[in-house]
Amino acid sequence: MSKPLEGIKIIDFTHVQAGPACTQLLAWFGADVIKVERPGSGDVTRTQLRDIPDADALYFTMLNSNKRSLTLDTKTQEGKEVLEKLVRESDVLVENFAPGALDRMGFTWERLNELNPKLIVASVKGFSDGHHYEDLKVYENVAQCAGGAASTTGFWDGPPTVSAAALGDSNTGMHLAIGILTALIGRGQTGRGQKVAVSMQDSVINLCRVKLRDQQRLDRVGYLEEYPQYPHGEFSDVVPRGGNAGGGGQPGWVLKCKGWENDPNAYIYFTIQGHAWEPICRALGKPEWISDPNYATAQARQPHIFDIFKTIEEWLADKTKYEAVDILRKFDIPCAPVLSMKEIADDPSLRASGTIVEVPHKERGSYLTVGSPIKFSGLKPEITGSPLLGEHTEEILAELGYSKDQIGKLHSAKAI
Ligand code: CAO
Repeated sequence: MSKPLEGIKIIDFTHVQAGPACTQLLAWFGADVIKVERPGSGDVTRTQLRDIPDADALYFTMLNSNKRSLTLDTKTQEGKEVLEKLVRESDVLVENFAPGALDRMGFTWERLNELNPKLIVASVKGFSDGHHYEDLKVYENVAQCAGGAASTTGFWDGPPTVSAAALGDSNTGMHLAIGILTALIGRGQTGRGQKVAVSMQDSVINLCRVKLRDQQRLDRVGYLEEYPQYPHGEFSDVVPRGGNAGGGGQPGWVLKCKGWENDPNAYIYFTIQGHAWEPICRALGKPEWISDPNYATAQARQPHIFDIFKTIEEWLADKTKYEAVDILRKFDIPCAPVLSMKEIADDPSLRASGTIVEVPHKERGSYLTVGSPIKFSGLKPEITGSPLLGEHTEEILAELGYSKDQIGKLHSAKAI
């Protein structure tokens, strides 16, 4: 099966998570992604949080599948020359170094554009160009705090809380991938490359859109009716942390199921969608609530919402999370079990769909990773293991026209 991005050559100058997540996605869809790494050490994640001595860590293998690895010291004159050759032959260069690092290496946008006017140069930074924090180095949780996610996540009586979901890293990488694909289509129209820049702060803010919605509602009316603070608690002038409340117009909460005393994940998420109220009452054995004016409308229910959740928990007390969902799905109630990573790893549906895949690796044997969350009718992304450090150096240099002798000289100069 041919892949849509086949023929697109990408210089992958990325490290850690935000950049690698972007280029990995493009590699799944057929791009030739050449990961350029410092000789001897490579991407720092190769050695971070290792679970097998001397083998690439899962942090690396799970973000760098389907790529080739080229070791190159781009601070040596010989290394710079190799990179220049590669730039002339590539479609995209992706990087997520600290601000200014690429310029210090001698590869400014102007220089790259001069070497190859068709090249798309895509960057992740912590903050956008011109921002008063533009010089900062940024990791995941820094971005979640600067992007409004932390101030609005967690419980009202606890501190700002970060999410386990990589809103700052992988999410930014996904934004960058959209930018690159857009620039590739743009290049088809103009024949020219361009700079594509995504900041981690902006990408988090983009996902916190509904919280900016809430800030404006709060400014106007002084309360937020879907938050647990309404109607009994106090609102200040900033969007509060709402615990597990549903963020849209449908109230919801995480509710205990059978076994919660010993299993930290024996819970379901339960959503009270307006049209499902009647079936919910029937399922709970509370038919009198259907016409009770204190419960009949969403507005009437809001002051009693935690009493309602308590009643639902009493109903759930003798049901496992799976049994509960199997009953509630028949009533068209939006709900799901709270799944642990262990349950996700073993889930047969996720295995069958290719979302959780086991891939071979030269050092590790095999490992589990997350496959493409995007499903196509005409493409089935095949996930391959991540490359060893420098595994493809000679192959890539030969493709660039280097002879064995010249490759030997690059070795002697410690450029590869
Ligand atoms: N050959 C020679 N030098 C290389 C090289 C290569 N192949 N690859 C990288 N380098 C050099 C860089 O040029 C840089 O050198 P200078 O500091 O002398 O200019 C140096 O290695 C280190 O790069 P860095 O500053 O990007 O790395 P760091 O570990 O200090 O910082 C990070 C890491 C992530 C904080 C920083 O890169 C950053 O803020 N990136 C932008 C935001 C981002 O993507 N963060 C998400 C990371 S995922 O959690």
